[in-house]
Amino acid sequence: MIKKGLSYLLIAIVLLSVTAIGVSAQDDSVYLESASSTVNAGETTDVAIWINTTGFQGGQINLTYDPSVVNITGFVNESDFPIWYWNSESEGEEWILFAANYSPDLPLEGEYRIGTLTVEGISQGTSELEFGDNSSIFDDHGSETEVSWVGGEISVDVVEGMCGDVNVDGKVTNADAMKVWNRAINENYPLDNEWAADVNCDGKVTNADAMKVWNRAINENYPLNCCQ
Ligand SMILES: [Ca+2]
Ligand SMILES: [Ca+2]
Repeated sequence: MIKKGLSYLLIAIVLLSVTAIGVSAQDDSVYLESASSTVNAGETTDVAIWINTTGFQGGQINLTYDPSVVNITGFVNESDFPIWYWNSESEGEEWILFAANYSPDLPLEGEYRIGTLTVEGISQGTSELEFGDNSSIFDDHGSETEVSWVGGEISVDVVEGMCGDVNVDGKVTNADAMKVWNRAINENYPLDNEWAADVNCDGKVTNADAMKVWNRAINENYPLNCCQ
């Protein structure tokens, strides 16, 4: 029973997790940094693109990914790079041009955030976020400068089940409320979906959860919170 419960919990922690994306600056590189390592499936997470090098004004970024797993739905540049262009027309790749305005401060040196991508989880799986061969960084004379390109990967899991639906029939009814009630008074009472029972997100299943599931059964707008 405990094993079964754990497996349901693992399924429930459903999430889009961003892994293996660097968070520390590396010299002479363009790299990715994720704002959060997990986000609910169907939702989005931010992935920032950073550059840390010397003698540059701008560049061209070609980022590739598996479009069946993730989609990139947005890009916002930073004010350091007011000249920019984002093209998302090709499936599974993004093109970004960015450049600093011409000024006596050029060429730039140091660590700058180029911009931030919005990454949406589409379906279960793992996608690389890779910089394509056409990615390049330019100095203020238009000559290409050498940098290393450090990508990452994103894993997407699919959430199964519904908060409050402890018998997994696809709806929240009085039957669920009764089962949550039984579970509240008997910790060994079996539930088909363990995580769906703690609907007030306090880490335990009590009569308070049963009452909330009951309220939801009679009012579809009554809010439940399974910590997701
Ligand atoms: Ca149900
Ligand atoms: Ca609870």
